[in-house]
Amino acid sequence: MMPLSRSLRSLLAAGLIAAGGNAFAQGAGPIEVGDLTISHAWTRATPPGAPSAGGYLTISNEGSEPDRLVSVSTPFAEESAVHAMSMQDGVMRMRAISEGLQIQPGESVTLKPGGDHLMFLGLETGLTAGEAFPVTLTFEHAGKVELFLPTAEIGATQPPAAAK
Ligand SMILES: [Cu+2]
Repeated sequence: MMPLSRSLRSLLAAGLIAAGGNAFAQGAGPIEVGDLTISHAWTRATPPGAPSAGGYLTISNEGSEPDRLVSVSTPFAEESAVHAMSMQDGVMRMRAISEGLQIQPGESVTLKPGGDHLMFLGLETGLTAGEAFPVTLTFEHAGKVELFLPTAEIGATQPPAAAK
């Protein structure tokens, strides 16, 4: 079977995936959805056999009402979630933010390595640097948006150049 990102890319090239009413971009941000702007979306390559990967991005709310990222999904993992990091007994731990990630009006939230992040569990395919992988974000008010996460090297702490 072809790597997922490659088969999606050929479908995109063939025009078989339509943008519909949603913003849709391949590593070409920032992306606007409702009052929100999503920028610097990216992920990191995974070592062979890795069970999970993180995703990172910045969400800015230019509206006058709070919004919430309520769900994340992707075809490359069995399960996706938003994880918060916190220090417990001197150890960094992560937990799923089941109530959704709040973005207050006039504020920006950045998910980054070592901080809150998107979590992809049960990877169907390894993530390769230089490729881009699709995710769908669902916001309480702004609705659904599909975007691609350009992939940096294993362990990178900064977005790849392709992340805008
Ligand atoms: Cu996590």
